[in-house]
Amino acid sequence: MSMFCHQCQEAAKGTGCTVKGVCGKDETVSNLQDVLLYALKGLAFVAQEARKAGITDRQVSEALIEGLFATITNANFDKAVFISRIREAISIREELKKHLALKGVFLPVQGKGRLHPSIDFHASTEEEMLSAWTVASFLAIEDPDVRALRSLVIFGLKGMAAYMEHAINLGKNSEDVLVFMERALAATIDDTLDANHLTALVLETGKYGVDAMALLDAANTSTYGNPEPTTVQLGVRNNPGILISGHDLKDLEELLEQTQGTGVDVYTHGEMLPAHYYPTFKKFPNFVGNYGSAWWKQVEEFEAFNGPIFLTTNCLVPPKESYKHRVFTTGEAGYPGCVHIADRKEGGKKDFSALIALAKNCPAPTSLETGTIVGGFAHAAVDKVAPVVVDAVKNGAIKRFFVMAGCDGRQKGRDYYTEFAKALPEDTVILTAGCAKYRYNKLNLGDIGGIPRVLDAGQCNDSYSLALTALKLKEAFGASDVNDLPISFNIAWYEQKAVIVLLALLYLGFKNIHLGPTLPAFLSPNVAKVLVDNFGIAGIGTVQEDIKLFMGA
Ligand code: SF4
Ligand code: SF3
Repeated sequence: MSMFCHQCQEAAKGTGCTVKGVCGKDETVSNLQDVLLYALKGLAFVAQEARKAGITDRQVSEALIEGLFATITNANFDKAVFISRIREAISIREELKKHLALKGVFLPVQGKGRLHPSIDFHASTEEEMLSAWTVASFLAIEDPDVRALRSLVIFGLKGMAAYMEHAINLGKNSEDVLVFMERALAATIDDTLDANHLTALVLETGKYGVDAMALLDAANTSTYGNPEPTTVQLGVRNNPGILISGHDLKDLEELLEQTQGTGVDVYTHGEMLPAHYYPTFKKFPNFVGNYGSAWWKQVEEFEAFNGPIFLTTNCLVPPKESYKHRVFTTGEAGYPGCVHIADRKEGGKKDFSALIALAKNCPAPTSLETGTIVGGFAHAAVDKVAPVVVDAVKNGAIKRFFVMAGCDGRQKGRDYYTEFAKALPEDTVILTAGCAKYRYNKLNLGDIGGIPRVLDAGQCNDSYSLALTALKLKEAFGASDVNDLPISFNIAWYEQKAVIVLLALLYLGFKNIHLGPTLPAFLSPNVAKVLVDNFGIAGIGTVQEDIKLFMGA
């Protein structure tokens, strides 16, 4: 085996990618990502010890958040980034040790009481880093349940890191969440923690996942206003355009500012679609509409776009040579050979002049489709229509809500979600968020008394909004348990942000969540059983069987 990665839904053979990632990640990048995690665990452990001695360093949380985020599926394929992040983690860790030594604290790395080797791991060249892979790999954890539980925590932390980075970009932060991330990552190298401890840590990860998503929600809505019901154009204009994808709204804001008056239009792709729902972005006359669909269709859609494409985060599919020169990345996204837009300096902005200059020399986008889609049903918008919705449920016009949030992916089995949405009875409403929506958001499923049958709250992180909506309904119906409401969860997952969303929902008390199209490869049979027995987690079956089950028929 030359690599091992089991973090996403498309893990080869449902167990893990061992030669090359289905996502396109090669052995070197995959192994360097494992070694970076190893270095970050060591750093987190030492940072914990330093914290006990009253020493804190802002660089620690930056390194943890950025490093974890960069290892998310489809975020970064550039080995140089991981090499430099490993060096940085080691260097911050060694500085902390020096500060500790000045206070008379020496961590036992050898002999009796020896701590985990990741706190004393050194490597400066790529070869040295790769030679640490066997100890850094998830395969080095022998007990399958401990490996599964540590995986759940680590993948949850990756999703949390992504949401924290977006919030921090908008000036919102939470010391509590940062301290938890450090503690949880350090706990994944503590061999004294058994399956019971780790199960508790998994649930605690969900708690902080809720906090991180609430923080990001506050950051987004206080900066850009509350999302509102919006009709988004799917067609194109005749001007050259820039296509922006990923999840970072601050990047979009600065791109829109800098493209004003240049004659260059801006379109969204994938997870950037919900940006159209925010009042602030509606004010930009060149913010035209959404182009294409979910991330996995990008190879054809980016080709047809004709102009520059800007990836602010995952999901990036390795670009074809024919359009690679038009792909730009920023933040934690990266691909070797694609131009990376540098981070903003303190108080400054990112510089998009290279994208704008290239756009001006490109033809306008080729039309893929025409028409519109409607979205923008985040919690504040749903609050406004809550009385109508409650009445519709009481008078039987709405029988059941289906939360179908999460991710899309390229696996054939995901047709299930389109067929499921089509087959749902007409007195049901789909609550969605994340790129999972592209499986059914163009189906024209109609409305119930003016309430669209697909209510899109936004990006995957806006699944938080869906949880708030469910809790609001609980209040409106005076229910004592959210699981007594006519709401079913049929969630699709792909990458690690969906892991933190799932853990957050479990923490909030939602049960009987169906997760598909397949259960995570990183769950051991015992850990899967705990999720089934305690939370009613289930997979998916056939569309007809599942609808019968959900409708209680
Ligand atoms: Fe395989 Fe998914 Fe890991 Fe990529 S991220 S290597 S597809 S498990
Ligand atoms: Fe999609 Fe990658 Fe997860 Fe944000 S863009 S939901 S898969």
